This record gives sequence, C-alpha cells and structure tokens, in this order.
Amino acid sequence: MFVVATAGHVDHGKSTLVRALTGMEPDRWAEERRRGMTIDLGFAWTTLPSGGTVAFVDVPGHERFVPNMLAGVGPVPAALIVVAADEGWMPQSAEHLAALDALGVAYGLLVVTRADLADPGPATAHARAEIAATSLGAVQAVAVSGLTGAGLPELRAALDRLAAGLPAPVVDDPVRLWVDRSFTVRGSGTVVTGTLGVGRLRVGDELELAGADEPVRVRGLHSLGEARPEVTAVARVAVNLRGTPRDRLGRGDALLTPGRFHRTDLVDVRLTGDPAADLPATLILHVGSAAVPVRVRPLGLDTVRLRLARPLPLLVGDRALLRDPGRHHVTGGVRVLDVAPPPLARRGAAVTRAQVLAELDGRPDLAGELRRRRLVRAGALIRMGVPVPAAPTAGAAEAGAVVAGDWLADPAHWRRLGEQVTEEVARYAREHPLEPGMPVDALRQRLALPDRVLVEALVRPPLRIHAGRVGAAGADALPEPVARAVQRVRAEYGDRPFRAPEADRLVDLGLGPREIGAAVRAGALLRLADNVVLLPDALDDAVRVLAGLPQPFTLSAARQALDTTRRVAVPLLELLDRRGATRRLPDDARIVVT
Ligand SMILES: Nc1nc2c(ncn2[C@@H]2O[C@H](COP(=O)(O)OP(=O)(O)OP(=O)(O)O)[C@@H](O)[C@H]2O)c(=O)[nH]1
Ligand SMILES: [Mg+2]
Repeated sequence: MFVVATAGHVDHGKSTLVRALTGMEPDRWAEERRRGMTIDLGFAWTTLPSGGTVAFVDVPGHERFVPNMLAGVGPVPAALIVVAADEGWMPQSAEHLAALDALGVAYGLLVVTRADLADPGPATAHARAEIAATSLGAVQAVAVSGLTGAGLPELRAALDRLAAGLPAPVVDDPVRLWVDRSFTVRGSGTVVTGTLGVGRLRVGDELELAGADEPVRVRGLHSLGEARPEVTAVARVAVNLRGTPRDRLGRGDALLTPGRFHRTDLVDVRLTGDPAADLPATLILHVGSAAVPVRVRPLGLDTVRLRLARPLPLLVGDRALLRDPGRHHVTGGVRVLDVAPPPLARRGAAVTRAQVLAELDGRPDLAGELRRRRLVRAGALIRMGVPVPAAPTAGAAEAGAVVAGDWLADPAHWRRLGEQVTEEVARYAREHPLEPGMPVDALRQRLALPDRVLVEALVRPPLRIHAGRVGAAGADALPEPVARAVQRVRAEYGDRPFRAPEADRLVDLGLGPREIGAAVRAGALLRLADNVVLLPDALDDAVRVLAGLPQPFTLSAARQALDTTRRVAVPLLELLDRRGATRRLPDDARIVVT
C-alpha cells in the first residue's frame, strides 16, 4: 500500500477526485456534505492497475482548515496536488505547496481538475513551475474531469508510476504513529487512526502514549477496513486500544515503540527554505499530526531554539514546519538538530551554541554526539534518534564504545577523566596522608560523574578500589610517614616485644593519636590502651610465653615472664581474655586456653 495526501485550494475538486477514483466518500461528516466542503480529513482507498493499493488522505482546502490539512499531510510522504483548470493557482494552492516543501515531501503528482470547464494548459504550466521550485521538483501532470471521468485512467497509471518510484518502506524501525482521529466503537472501545510511515504493529503490542507514561495495549488492528493481526508500513491503520479511555488521546498524540523516543519541549532546529530575518516570537510548530505553539529564540543565521508548549516525541533529523496562523503563512520548514540541547545560562552561551549548531545537519552522528555530550547513556542516545551499535564491548573507549554499564563516552574526554583520577587520588593522598585512599564517592563528586560505575571503570592499575576507597595498590597498608615510624618501633623493640614505647618516645617517633589510628587500621601496630602499643605479632608471642608457665599463673608471674611492666601486662592479659586465648579464674589467676 502507499498513502498519498491531497493538497490544493478550496473547491478545486480534491474530494470529487478521490470519490471518482475510489468510489468511497471522503467527506465523512453530514455538515461537509451539506456545505459541499471538506472540513476535516477524509480517508479512502482503491486498487491500481498494477494490483497495488493506494490510500488517500483527503484534506480540506479552505483557509480556515489549514491546521487540519497539516495534520493529514504531516505523516504522509507523497502528495496529490490538485488545481482547478478554471481557477488556476490560488492562495491555498501556494500555502499547501509551501507546507509540503517545508516538510520536504519529495514525491507527488499534479492533477488539474475541472478540465471540462476550462483549458487545463495554463493552470498546468503555472502549477508545474511553482512545484518545480520545491522539494517535489519536476512532477507528472494529469488533466482530469471528476464530472466526466476523462483523464482518470491516465491518473491511475500515473499513481502506479508514482508508487513504483517510492523508496522501500522501512519496517524494522520503531513505530511513531501520529494519531489523526480517535473515536469509540461500541463493544471495542477506543480506536485511533493514523498513517504508519515506518515500522510494524501487531495485535498484542505494548506501546507508549506520547502524552502519558503508562503503556497502552493493541487490542485489534484494521487496515483498509479489514481486521489484521499485523500491519507494516506504509499503511493507513486503525488501532483498537485495550482499556484506554477515549478522552485520553486525540489528534496530535502519538503511539510509540516503548523506550525509543525522547519527549522534549526544547529543541534546536535549522530553518529550511528562506527564513525571514524578522521571525515572529511565537509560532505554531506542525509535526506529524501535532500542532503545538512554540516560542522562538534565534541562535545563529538559520538556527533557532524552540520552546514547545507541550512535549513531543521528536528525533534528531525530524522535519517539521513553522506556521504563523494569523498571517496564513508557512514561515518555513525546520530540521531538528538537537532534542536535548544544553541550557543557555552563561553569558555568550547562545553564541557558542550557534557555532555548534552551524556544524550540524540533522543527520544522527554518534561520534559528534559523544564529543558534545561527553558522557551519555546508550538509551538516551537511542531515544534521541542516534543509533548506537549493538552490544559494544565494555572497556575499550573507542568512539561509540560502552565504557561502563550503558554509558558511552567521548574517547578524548574519557582519557582526560582517567588522568584526572590519577591526579585527584594523588592530591587526596597528600591532603589526607593517614587515610587509606580516596573514598569512591568523593572522587565521583570531584569529577562530577553521574554514576559510580564510571568511577569504577576509570580506576586502573596501579590504582585500585579497596573497601570503598581508591588508592595505589598497597596504599591501604600504610601512609609513608607512619610506615617509617613503625619501622623504627620494630628496630628498637623487636628484641623486647612486650616493652611498649613510653608516651614521650611515641611523640619522638612521630606517632600521635591519628598516626597510631592509621597504623592500627592497617594492622601495623596493636593498641592495648591509649598510648600503649605493641607490634602486632606480640599477641601470639605472649600466648607462647604464657603457655610455658605453670598453670594457672598470676599477673606478676606473667609480667616477669614477658619482661614487661604492669602498664603493658594488665591490658595485654585483658585483651587475651577477650580473645579467648587466656581465661581469668575467680582468684584472679589465669590459664592459657588450649
Ligand atoms: N465540472 C466539474 N466540476 C467539478 C469537478 N471536480 C469537482 N467539481 C465540483 O467542484 C465543487 C468542489 O468540489 P470538491 O471535490 O468538493 O472540492 P474540494 O477540493 O474537495 O473542496 P474542499 O475539500 O472544500 O477544499 C463541487 O461542486 C464539485 O462537484 C470537475 O472535474 N468538473
Ligand atoms: Mg474536499
């Protein structure tokens, strides 16, 4: 199937033509038929000589209903431009063509209708010239009469040729179905319709509703009036949504493949066509079937920032158009460059931003996004419309490689971060010589990293993470000055292991309470009491010596055997008691527990 939207001035015979081609009534409303005028979108389809199917989205030509027209053509990649032979090129011929041009519609046909009323030659020539200057370029032209049927066979053949020239449908990409109609069917509930430009829908699919957070479930699908288990692009489709109230969605909403679209109310875009220098500050942005007021902030020569009145699921590279409804003027097309742009808070930020945008063309570019964002989650990029290669290996910081978890990093930025890790850890060690390394979270904050896994990935040998801290391997042993002091304790007291240095000697050695604490944490000293420290092997040695005494033994006997003072012997025995190496008897004598 291919889908084509009509376009053209009011009363030029669009609906008559669709009716003549399909035998179906595109004007669905009684009011439309009474007034002889299309107000809202109409839908009809027919089989072409080739056997292929064409579905029409018939749009209103009246100037009041241009927003409806735009909702119809927004998601449709081909147009049937209708001009009446007897009236020729008219204001909405021009406005509709400008809209198609702004959206970048590249496929179409010119149909000069009412050819029974006037020579189609002049209208054809004029319209052709106008169309040639747009994204549609040179198009086939057919003159017809909806009244007599003259020219319809030629038009059918031309539609077949148009269809043959269309690009192959993309059926594996995520779905973004812009809703152009929603209604309730008795017994089935809410139904929405739209033009499925890309992707595939199946009954049972779970989708996201662009305006809401909870998922919706596809209960049934119809295309061309028939129920189907699956519908693939390009197609007109009606989607029955299980359990979704009708008032929850309408024209301008979109059904989305979950997790694949970023909903944004701030985009940086390039204006296409001939952007006016005096752009109005507020305009309407039309994209898909949506129409949203936007505030326009000029940035560069042809780039602007748009603040949307409500968020839309937009991707990098999307085409949209800006329109000034008051002046009936299509201001121009836009191409989305960035759907998650940085805030412009600092002085000069807008100028810098304009320079960045000048380099962008709306084609998703992974390396460029990484360079600009430096660190970004794969999921976030995908939701912006930037493809990420599947399952890159962790570790390597190649462009596009995952560096940790689902984070991707710009390679140069990642290298700089690695260097900063080394510097920050060294600085921390200088400023906190007694701590066994820098706490991981302190390092994370220092480097302003959003996720702890990034810190973990950045720590490389000789650094390592031990007990929540980053330090040189072995640095958790002892800070340098403390290690030296412990060394001297060992030299002086190695041969009388139960003689603890006196308080003033400790001061001489440079072992204050903090240094002792560090040495004790590192297991280099054993603290028996304030200012009473032994070398750590003293405990085992003491048990060996005490085991050689007649059991039970007194404090005094222990003190003598260990060749030490009460200052050491009392807390040492108490420690051995606590550890279960000795047991204190009721008469205060002790035995070694074997
Ligand atoms: N003689 C003649 N009349 C035509 C032809 N095509 C349309 N008409 C008449 O022109 C009038 C407008 O036709 P529509 O098909 O409603 O025009 P439209 O372009 O759909 O109009 P809107 O949807 O309101 O923009 C109707 O009265 C048609 O009968 C034609 O080929 N020959
Ligand atoms: Mg009509």
